[in-house]
Amino acid sequence: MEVREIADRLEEIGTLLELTGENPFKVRAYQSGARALESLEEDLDVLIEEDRLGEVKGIGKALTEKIISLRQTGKLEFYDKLRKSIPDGLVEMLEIPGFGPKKIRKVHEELGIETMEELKAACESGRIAELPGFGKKSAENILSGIANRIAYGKRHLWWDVRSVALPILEGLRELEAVDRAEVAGSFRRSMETVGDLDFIVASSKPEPVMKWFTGQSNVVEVTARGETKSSVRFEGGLQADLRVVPDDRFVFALHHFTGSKDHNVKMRQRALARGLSLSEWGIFNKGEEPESGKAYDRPLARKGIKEEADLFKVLELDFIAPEMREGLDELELAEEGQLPRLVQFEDLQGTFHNHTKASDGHNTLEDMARAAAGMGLAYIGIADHSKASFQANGLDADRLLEQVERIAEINSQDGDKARLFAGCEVDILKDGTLDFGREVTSKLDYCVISVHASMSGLSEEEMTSRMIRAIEADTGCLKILGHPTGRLLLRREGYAVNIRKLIEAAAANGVLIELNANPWRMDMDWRHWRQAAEAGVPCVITPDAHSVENLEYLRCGVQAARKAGLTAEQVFNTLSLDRITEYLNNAKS
Ligand code: DGT
Ligand code: CA
Ligand code: CA
Ligand code: ZN
Repeated sequence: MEVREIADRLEEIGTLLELTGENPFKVRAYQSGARALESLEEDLDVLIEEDRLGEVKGIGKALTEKIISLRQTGKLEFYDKLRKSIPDGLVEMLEIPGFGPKKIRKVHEELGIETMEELKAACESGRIAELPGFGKKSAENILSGIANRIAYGKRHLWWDVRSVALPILEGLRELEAVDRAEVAGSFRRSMETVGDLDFIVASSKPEPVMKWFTGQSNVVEVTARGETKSSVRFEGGLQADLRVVPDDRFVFALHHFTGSKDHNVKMRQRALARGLSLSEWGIFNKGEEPESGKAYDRPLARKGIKEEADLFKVLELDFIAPEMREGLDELELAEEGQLPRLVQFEDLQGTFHNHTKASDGHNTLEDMARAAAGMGLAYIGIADHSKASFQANGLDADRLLEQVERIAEINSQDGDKARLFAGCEVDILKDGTLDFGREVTSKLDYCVISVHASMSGLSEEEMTSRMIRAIEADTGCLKILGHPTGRLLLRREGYAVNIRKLIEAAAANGVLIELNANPWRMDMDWRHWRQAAEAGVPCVITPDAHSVENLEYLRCGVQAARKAGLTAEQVFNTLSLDRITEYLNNAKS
């Protein structure tokens, strides 16, 4: 287990113990253990190896063994037993805002309540209001908490969050009192889903900034309001934090709240090795850090840190793009000058995998070609569904070949349109054969091959060999493997498949892999692209557009490619129209 996960587990144990009525000292031991782990300044494995973990403040003898077990096996019998001893309903109730372990235990002990339904009924019947220490107001709060629990607790798609975040950023920057403003957190790191938004503002007049932020018309609740920090909730449950800091501390706050935690831990360790202490408050000589509360009265140990790049420079690192700050090997790469030059939206010359009215899209070939040109793209590949996807009005061979002719016709006209490539999103059938044989696909410029049906019930081995069979199929044209895991973020897990083997098979067969930039998909996931790049498999960023508006999804696809560390050279659709045409022709047989 990662250190952060171990800390979360200890925190959870503390909460569960509280739920069982365990004595407060024991509960606190787990909570401070979790905090000690989060701010650990040495390598956990070294501490374990040198038998010094028990010496860390906040981690006693009992915790040491549990941490070692979690680190080395990912398991802890004590936790498993504890969790099993508590009814699921009580654990679920922890998600209700303001309804903590002590209160949950009370309703459990006094009223025998074990499920969410029972809790709801007890609120409605007035039994909760009658409990000492509760009252009518608490019963109402619990009820609305139950109703909102799902919306508030959940994460949000990066793309949806973007449409909330960008106007706020613009609004903040327009304020007289604001010197600088940025979004930090997982949004800035381009995670595929975002828990909450984190805004950082440089200003010497926090009051009007707070007022504007909490007074926005789409705010449904102000959940916290302080002098320099406030939190709000929007419709749909998304929350946003705002922190206002002095301009000379902006870089430190921005870097800290961009995270990730793991990246921050590594940065702090690197600073310490240079006798410096790095935090959200600034950079100080070791031993001269401010106590929290009077954070800004200590002078910084280094002057002239105006931008994040300056901060990295002090630590003898190249600038690390936010997307790459996940605590993987980005510091090592930055130290050696080996960070990739990440692909940018402007590098894209065209795209593939788009639908039209012919299957389940909303626009015509001409609409799509014109919209692509409007975005500055030189070419756009069409890939309507094949006949097996009948629910999506998939095309049979006749309709598809008609479309190929129509595309040639449109391409022969001059004008305001991007060059169309004729493709098809050909279904991978249950046995791994393709929905169209070579006699049809060889008439295309390329095809996307995707799984759309028979996703459940197959073992990982079966799904993997099914897809490899399709990767090896003779289509007579270039193949692009479509949305390789079939996942829908926040809705359904991808099917079980061995990605490593798919990448190897793609490399061996000259097949490209898609980064499907539909915000629900983001498939293949950024975590697998380095392996694909090392195997020499190009990435194709596609919007899987079903309308002209959806072409914009390319933007989140580029963010995911950046997060994966991909350069323009590793992304197929950064090639010019001429080079792409040549490539597609060479792939024909
Ligand atoms: P999210 O909102 O769940 O999608 O993920 P983040 O990464 O935006 O996390 P969030 O909003 O809790 O905090 C923003 C950043 O602030 C996080 O990436 C790192 C930093 N941060 C927050 N809490 C801690 C902490 O307890 N320790 C450390 N080292 N960093 C923290
Ligand atoms: Ca966040
Ligand atoms: Ca936050
Ligand atoms: Zn598809």
